[in-house]
Amino acid sequence: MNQNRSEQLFDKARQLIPGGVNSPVRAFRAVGRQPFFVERAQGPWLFDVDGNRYLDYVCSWGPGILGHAHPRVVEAVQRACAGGLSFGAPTAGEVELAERISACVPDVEMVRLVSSGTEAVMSAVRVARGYTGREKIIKFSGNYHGHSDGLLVKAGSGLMTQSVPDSAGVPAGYAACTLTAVYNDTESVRRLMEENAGQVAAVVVEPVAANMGVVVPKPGFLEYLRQITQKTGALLIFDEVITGFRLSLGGASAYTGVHADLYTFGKIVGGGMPLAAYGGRREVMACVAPLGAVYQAGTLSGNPVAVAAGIETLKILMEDTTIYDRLDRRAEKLAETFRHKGLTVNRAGSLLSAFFTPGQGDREGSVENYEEACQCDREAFAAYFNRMLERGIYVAPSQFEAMFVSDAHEDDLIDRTCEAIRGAVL
Ligand code: HOZ
Repeated sequence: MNQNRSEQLFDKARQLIPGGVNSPVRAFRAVGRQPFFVERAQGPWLFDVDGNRYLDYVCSWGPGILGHAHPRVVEAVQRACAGGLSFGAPTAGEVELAERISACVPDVEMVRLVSSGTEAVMSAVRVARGYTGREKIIKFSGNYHGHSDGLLVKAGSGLMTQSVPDSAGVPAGYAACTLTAVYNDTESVRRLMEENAGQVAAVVVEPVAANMGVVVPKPGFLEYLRQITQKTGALLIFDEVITGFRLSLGGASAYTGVHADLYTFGKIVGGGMPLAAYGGRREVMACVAPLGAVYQAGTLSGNPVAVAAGIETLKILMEDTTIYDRLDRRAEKLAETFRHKGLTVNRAGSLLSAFFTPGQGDREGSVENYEEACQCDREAFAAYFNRMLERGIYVAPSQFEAMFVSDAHEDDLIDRTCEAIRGAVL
């Protein structure tokens, strides 16, 4: 049988890499097919090794807010590369990136650069524990905070795609310190706080959840988290790995008006390179070594090439804040089209999900938490995914990931996508 290049590569990859991929969702298992292998990407387009072109709404799972290979970002990276790939020593670029993050999100008075979102949230949780002297944390089922041991409890994203709430290999002792509440359910938080009085170091939350599909906070939910953490002496951590610099230049605090003690960023902040960050109130961040007793370090932290990509991306977003209005308008057009087809749509800015809920299109079909997301018809989603791909449009290969709109998705491409949706949602 004649195999195309992607199929050949996947066969070989499966011999060498678990599942043939370096991150599970990329294996396309939830949509019943094999993945294509990417050769290159430009603007809104992905090109595979077999010469196919796809309009890309995955955008590298979030970083690509400007589209792929933005000329200014590429040039900044090339310039940085020519000056050396890694020093393991301070650079002026790190200071500039810290300054820009803090200018966009003023709650971030001090910030530490790391290499991945997983590392950022893991470190922020450690800071919260160090600062409060408490061990337990509260997270929400269906929220994903990376793959560190203590946070892989009722996690969303790839775990939901595989229908496993918890990962094997996490010691019970770690998981025991992680309490799980229900997203959008203040009573579940109140109860946990009461049962664990004086023991909770932090509540960690995706201020707009994007790893069980997109789930927006109900009015009052984040406000309640702010109040109860303040009242009980716990810290509030906004995991903005996805939402940071996406919902708005100021991320979720600017978008929702609720302020956290600590924030974590990834994806956009690194402009497509492996860079992430955590930061917050000066007094809290003063716990981090060498200032304080909470240890966290990394050879590639603040890597000069990644920093250059991050700076240039933030520069572009800071220069032209009309980007966010454009993204919002375009994402709403997609959302409208899905709604007309009877799907349940959750949207916050340029993040959206169309859910194949059992009671499509009516109140019953709302998705406000993990349980409701789990009710979705995965087969219907898979069929839709495949029909979109046949039409040259690549959406996330899982019901439980977001659709990302970028500034490279110009109006005519959005129209073309709406047309494809009309044909692909039966
Ligand atoms: N957990 C990531 C999506 N939310 C996976 C990203 C990837 O596979 O690259």
